[in-house]
Amino acid sequence: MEKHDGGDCVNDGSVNDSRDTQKNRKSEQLDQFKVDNKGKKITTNQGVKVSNDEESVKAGVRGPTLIEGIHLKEKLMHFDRERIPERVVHARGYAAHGEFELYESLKDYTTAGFLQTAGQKTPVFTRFSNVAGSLGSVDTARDVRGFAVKFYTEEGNYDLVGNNIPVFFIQDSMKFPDLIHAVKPEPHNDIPQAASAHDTFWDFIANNQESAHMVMWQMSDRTIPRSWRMMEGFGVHTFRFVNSEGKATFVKFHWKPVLGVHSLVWDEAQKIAGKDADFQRRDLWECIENGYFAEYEFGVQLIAEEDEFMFDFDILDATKLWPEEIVPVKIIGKMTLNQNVTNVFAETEQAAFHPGNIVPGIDFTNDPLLQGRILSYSDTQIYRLGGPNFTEIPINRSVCPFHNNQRNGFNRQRIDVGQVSYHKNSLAGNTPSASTKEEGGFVHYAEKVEGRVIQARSESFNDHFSQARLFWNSMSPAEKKHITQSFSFEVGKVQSVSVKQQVVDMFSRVDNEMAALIAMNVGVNEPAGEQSTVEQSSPALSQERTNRFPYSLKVGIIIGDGFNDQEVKETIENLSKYGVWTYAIGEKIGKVTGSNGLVIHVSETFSTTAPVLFDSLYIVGGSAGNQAKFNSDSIYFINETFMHYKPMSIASTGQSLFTASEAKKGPGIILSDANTASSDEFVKAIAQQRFWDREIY
Ligand code: HDE
Repeated sequence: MEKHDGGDCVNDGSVNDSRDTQKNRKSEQLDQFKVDNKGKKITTNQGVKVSNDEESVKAGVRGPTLIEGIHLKEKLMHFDRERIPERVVHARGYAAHGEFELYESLKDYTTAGFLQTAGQKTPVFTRFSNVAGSLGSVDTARDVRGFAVKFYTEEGNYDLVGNNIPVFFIQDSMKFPDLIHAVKPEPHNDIPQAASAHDTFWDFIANNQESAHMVMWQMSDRTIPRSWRMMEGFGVHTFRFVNSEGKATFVKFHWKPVLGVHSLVWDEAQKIAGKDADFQRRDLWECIENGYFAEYEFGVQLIAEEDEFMFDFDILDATKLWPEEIVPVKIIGKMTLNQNVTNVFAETEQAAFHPGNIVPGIDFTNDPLLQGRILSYSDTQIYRLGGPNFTEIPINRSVCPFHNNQRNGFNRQRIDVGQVSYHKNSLAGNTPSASTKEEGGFVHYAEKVEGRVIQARSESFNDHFSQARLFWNSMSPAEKKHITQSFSFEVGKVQSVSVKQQVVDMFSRVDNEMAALIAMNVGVNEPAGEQSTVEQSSPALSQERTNRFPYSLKVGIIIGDGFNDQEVKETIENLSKYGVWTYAIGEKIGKVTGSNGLVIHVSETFSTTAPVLFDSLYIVGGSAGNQAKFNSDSIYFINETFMHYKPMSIASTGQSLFTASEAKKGPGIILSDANTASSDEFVKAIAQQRFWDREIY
């Protein structure tokens, strides 16, 4: 049994010394709860050994089942209660453990213990999610991705519950249930699942124009990430750092993926949904299992308290970002996700994130969206996890002990000792007692507030289109094209002509030309909005200039018998040198043999896999039992890969397949022969991922 008591929170900045102990503290804590049933005897939950787990207790072999069959009763009743309510939003998600390492001290800005000493490490648990779909929906739906990080600090849990988009749809938490009702499947027919392409969502958008900026992001490539390892994360709200002198600094948090920001294309995302609904969770799981850890640098944008009103947007408005060119992102550390969970239900499903979980040195601001979240998350967890004791569930426990006079409730696990459960008291020497600030007590930032009780929005929140246009101006031609296409898809699915017209009118305030194109595609009149006059752009918002690495990307090798041994061997070796994963795809699972006897294991067939599941193809070709089918399957793979702007290398024996396909020579197409086989050009093209200037029929 775990000992809940004993030990003190480290709170004096001396955490550096216990770095390694700290790093493993959460894993050690979780280990105490792990049970391995392998090799054990079945028992009831009371520990009684079971003699028969196949048949219920009956009066005669063909007779009625008896109530005294206690094992059957317990087994079924437990089974009947296996499900808990899924999250009302962000239901579909997946998580991993890891650690956060600080590069440089932030003690000038905050007293937060985990941000004091360079090199310091803190265990983390990070859950990625989709917002709209239910738990059983698909990974690659077009949707905002949740990016929730729980830091198990020595001063208690700190949760940064963010998204992969830096702004939000609405400005005030009052509107959140409305937004979610609008995006979820429509109530009368429960259609569509995990999709915003329907009337109620777009009706909400057109009638709540504060959403304009976020919708531009939502329609961009950001909402179809190639991998959770390749997307940014944002705290979204403005938070506050407070240092030892009590001085506050406004802060926004960023996660920057080491692998850069990369996306799928929409046609591909939809096809993946059918071929592998678990595409993104599989990606994370496989990479971590194989030692290809997911890494993100942690950055902060800082604004001095006295500069609060220096900007042409309100820093408390969650529909606004702070352009990085104006307020640079200071990189201060790195998170590495390096361990998969042991049990998804126990850890991922029961994890309770909460923006209200803050530690001394970090505080809230008056952002009205953030304020509502402080209420909603603990409330939802009490409902979802069956009562107020969810903080005792292993994944949610802090690594430092907790003591207070809160008692009882469903599923209480700790056994509080003694007769006293109130404060103040004399019977327990007035303990547990409060801590002063110097002792590490959390003291709320003493912000001066004044004002009348009012239900209204600040006028400084009124500009909904300037940053929406800033985003549009910052996009590359390819990104702009994708945005126009996704609007045309989404709004094209809307049945109400009036809603479609309202949407294009609204977005003509972002860009006339874009809206006119969408209007044409969805069959409504030329839009009638007045375009924002913003001319600036923020290059940091485009995905075009991102990091590019080949490692952990997947290449499908289409191969039959009779290939050129030397050429293929060299290419595969070169790919594996750069950490590219290769999968031989053939007519049947087994082996193929080269013209000089080299044997290659074929792990996939044209029916077990699909072109959309690979980042690139290596077309080797060759002979097969059913050559006609082999050729037509290969050509299908080539066409799809070409259409999704992905790179391909064609071996000497694969040229005829390429010629017979609809693919054309050009960017990202590497035609090799025996002499150029090991060329690094292919590896570079894989790292590039997409060739947007390719001409697609
Ligand atoms: Fe959430 N949100 N949210 N949200 N949210 C939840 O909490 C809510 C908002 C975010 O992996 C719920 O435990 C309100 C912004 C993530 O477990 C719920 C408002 C951002 C996750 C809830 C917001 C988020 C949630 C559902 C408006 C980005 C998944 C289950 C005031 C900064 C965390 C749960 C995980 C989950 C409420 C807006 C991100 C109902 C009321 C803005 C990543 O409490």
